[in-house]
Amino acid sequence: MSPLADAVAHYREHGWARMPALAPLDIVARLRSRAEEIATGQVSYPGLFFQPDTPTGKYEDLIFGHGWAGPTAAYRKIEKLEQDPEFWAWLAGQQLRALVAAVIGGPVSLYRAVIFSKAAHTGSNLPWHQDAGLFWGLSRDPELQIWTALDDAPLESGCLEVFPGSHKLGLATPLGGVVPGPQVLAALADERALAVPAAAGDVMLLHNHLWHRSGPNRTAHPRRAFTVCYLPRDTRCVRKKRAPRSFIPVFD
Ligand SMILES: O=C(O)CCC(=O)C(=O)O
Repeated sequence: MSPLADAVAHYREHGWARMPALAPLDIVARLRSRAEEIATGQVSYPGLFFQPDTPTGKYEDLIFGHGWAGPTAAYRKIEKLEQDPEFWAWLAGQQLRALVAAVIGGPVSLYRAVIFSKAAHTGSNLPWHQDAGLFWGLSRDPELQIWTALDDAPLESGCLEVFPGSHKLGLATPLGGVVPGPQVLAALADERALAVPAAAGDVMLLHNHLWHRSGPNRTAHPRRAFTVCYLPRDTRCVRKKRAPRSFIPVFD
């Protein structure tokens, strides 16, 4: 089988797959610079969403809805990056098109384009979670996220950790998101955790129902990844509290 077919088969069976060095290093370097320019406010777009990290490293201490907190490397999450031409070129480019076509087919839209960042010697603990459920406000759960390492992400810098096969268990709660402690214990998730260290340029496929988590960054280097969630074009936003979102077409 080709590396792409291997990766897709692994993703279907285990809920995740790695495609080593799929992102060319010159592109990764440009995305890294752009990530810095955005975090320091040198480059800005309307509606960018910033979530500052917590100095305590505890997920429970995160302040949601805080937003832009000035120029700093210590943003845990930056969303709406599809507005940036460098990030758009990668998420809508040939390499990811082939992966998305093999998993979803087409046509395909974008749910989110996000940086997850752990600054040097910081970065909060992200608990076991799933990226789907009522909280996402969609007519059906998405199934594909593509995570691109912008920096090397060894275990010590808080690489991704997955619970292989957990995507087959469905949602832990109807709401989705963080998996409650009793379910983590019952599923022996901590014992079954698999760390998936990455080198800059590696690409991971993640099923949205896969339980995944990441720890703090204990190194002197930043650990950033760009993650994109794709949707079949006929997926609708069903949220009621605000006007429904429409999703930007990526691949036809
Ligand atoms: O990079 C991380 O630490 C978390 C990534 C994640 O949760 C995601 O891509 O959905």
